[in-house]
Amino acid sequence: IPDVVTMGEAMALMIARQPGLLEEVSEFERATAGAELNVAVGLSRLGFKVGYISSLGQDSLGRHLRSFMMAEGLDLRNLRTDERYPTGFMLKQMVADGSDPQVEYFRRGSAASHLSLDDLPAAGSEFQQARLLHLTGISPALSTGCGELALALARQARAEGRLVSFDPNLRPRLWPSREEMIASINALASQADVVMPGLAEGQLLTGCHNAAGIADWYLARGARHVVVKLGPRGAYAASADGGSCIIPGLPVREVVDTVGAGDGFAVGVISGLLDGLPLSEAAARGNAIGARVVQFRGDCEGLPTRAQLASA
Ligand code: KDG
Repeated sequence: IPDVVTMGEAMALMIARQPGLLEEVSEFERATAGAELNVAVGLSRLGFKVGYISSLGQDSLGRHLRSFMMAEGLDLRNLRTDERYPTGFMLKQMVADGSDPQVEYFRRGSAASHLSLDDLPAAGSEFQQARLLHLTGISPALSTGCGELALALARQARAEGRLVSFDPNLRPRLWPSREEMIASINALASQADVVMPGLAEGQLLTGCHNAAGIADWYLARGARHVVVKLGPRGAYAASADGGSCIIPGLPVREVVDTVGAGDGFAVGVISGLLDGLPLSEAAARGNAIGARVVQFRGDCEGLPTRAQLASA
């Protein structure tokens, strides 16, 4: 039985080897992307058994992703190959100053965007018994089917008393409108026990200005824990039992690439909670992993093993 199950779109990632506009770069390095995949890989490196639900195209990008996932030790029983659609991919810029890089998606109509309720693991199967289900707001942005699958997984886990963690991961360009994005993401967030928005995301989703207001908004909608990410300033954590605290961020020598930091943070919080740590310590681990991830170019290169985490 996996400890954690997650679902989402895995993409091939081409990272520019030179700074500048993507249209002017001639060399790219191959890597992998996908917010939930990054979280799956991070948890697996920390020793958890992780099941990943997704669909890949029958192409070289899909085959590369599948062998990467196998090498990372993920449970791929619910990873399909669908010969009808391609594997999604994205390009990422190299930046020299630590700012967020430009990314470009080639994912519309991808195999993963065709996930649907048909991909729900069979009732009573091992994937239905994992301790924790992790979801993000990217799934409902991909298609109605993906959103329905995410919501059904969340409802099922919730009904059976298994933990659900959720990272809103706002991707406005994948949504037809802001209103739809806010409504769909909050519907999913309302099924979660642990909600982990960034400050700007939380402000947009709840209309509250500060981290405490955002946390209270999700606690009032059924969350047990809310951790608001404050970037280099760390995180604000609050629980339904009334406790709250600020966990300061860690200094980073050089920010190489910010993408994937939020996924690293989620790995810290989720692994900490599964290890039985109090929320403040789980969030501190989230800060530590997020700070490590930004020092690497790839989205998941910086995700540590237990030994690397201990020496971080
Ligand atoms: O969180 C990191 C992700 O942004 C990246 O790996 C790609 O899933 C991705 C997305 O939709 O942006």
